[in-house]
Amino acid sequence: MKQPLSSQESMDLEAKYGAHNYHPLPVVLSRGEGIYLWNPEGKKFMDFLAGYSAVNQGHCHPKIIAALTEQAKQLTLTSRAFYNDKLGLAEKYVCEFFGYQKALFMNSGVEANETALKITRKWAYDVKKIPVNQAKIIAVQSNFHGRTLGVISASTDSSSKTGFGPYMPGYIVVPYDDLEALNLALEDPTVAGFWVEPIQGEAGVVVPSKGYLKKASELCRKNNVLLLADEIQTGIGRTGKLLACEYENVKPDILILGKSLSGGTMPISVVLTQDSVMDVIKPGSHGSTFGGNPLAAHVVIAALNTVHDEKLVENSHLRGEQFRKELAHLKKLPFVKDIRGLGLMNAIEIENSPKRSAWDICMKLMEAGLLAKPTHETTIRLTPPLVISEKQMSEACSIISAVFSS
Ligand code: IF1
Repeated sequence: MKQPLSSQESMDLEAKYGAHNYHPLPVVLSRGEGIYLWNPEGKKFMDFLAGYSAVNQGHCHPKIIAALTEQAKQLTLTSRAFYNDKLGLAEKYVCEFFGYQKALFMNSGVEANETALKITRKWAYDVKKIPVNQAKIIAVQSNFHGRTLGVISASTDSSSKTGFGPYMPGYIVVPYDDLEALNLALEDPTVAGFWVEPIQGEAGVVVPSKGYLKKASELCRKNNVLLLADEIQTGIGRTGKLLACEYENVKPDILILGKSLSGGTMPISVVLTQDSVMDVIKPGSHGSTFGGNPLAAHVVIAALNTVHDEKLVENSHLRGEQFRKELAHLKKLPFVKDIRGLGLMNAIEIENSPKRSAWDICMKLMEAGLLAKPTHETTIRLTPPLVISEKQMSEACSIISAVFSS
């Protein structure tokens, strides 16, 4: 049996043979269980990134792995050229779980966003009767919805966008959390959709003002514009509610999910909406080789079942309260600007200073056995799996306090 790779060997191979499209923290992981990760040398870490909220159920959750392995031995892919005996069950399950009438399964989160954009444009022409190829979609500044050309065309973040032009037309970009700007943009009769994250993840866990999303959804309804909510990161319990939209009692016309739909085992995403919207998609007008495969279909039921059975939404709320309470004292530190978030979607923002960056702090946290990732130079995102216990959260808060206070 070949000796497993050391951390250094793994990093060297990636440096030599892999695209350098990331700048990872210098840590190599070889095993995961619950909130814990281990490197090849056996060092144990608490995972406070959780795959950018793709591992809400914890690493290698036994129930999800059982579903994955049992289906993997039976049938993994038929393509949609034929039916399979798992997709219909999964479509029914997710529609009932989230309260929608129709589901369209894709793979990555960005594909689900692209799918939602295509549905919105098709709805514009077939239902709202906007002149063909004139439909516009409103996006917000500092959005993050993925990295395809169609999606980055709406981005205002140069690192995601610069150098990849020409871009797809048809977007109006307005400031986030600004109802006046949104109202003005909605006056354009060719607007078909308003596309937004209920809380902006990559922008640094930006929570909009109370009432923003509710008012925005009312303005959309008034103008016969679809509300598209990208809950790929905020959904499935991350913010202490099943969906972040619930904080405002908002039911988006189109709900976009990904990441923890599979508990971090494989790429699964889905677009949920009502019949009247989804019916604009006719046979052969959209699809993907792996979209709705029986393996993903079987896994998604186990992954969402786990969220329900283990009351992960409630735990996310309780552990989030505990996190913000136990770390509130850090706000007294001169270089800590803010500690914010909802449920287990939190971030610590520090002053911009050459003396210490968010990266430096994440390196210190790593040495102390806790993995987190900075977003931009001054914000540290802290998003552990939702299975974290009260005791583990206390332990994590002591590590974070010790690093920030040292
Ligand atoms: C990266 C963070 C970035 C997302 C929302 C769609 C997608 C994402 C709200 C696309 C993906 C990931 C992608 C990964 C880092 C991470 C991320 F916000 F989560 F931290 F980039 F902004 N909507 N977010 O957060 O889903 O196609 O990746 O499955 O690209 O660096 P995907």
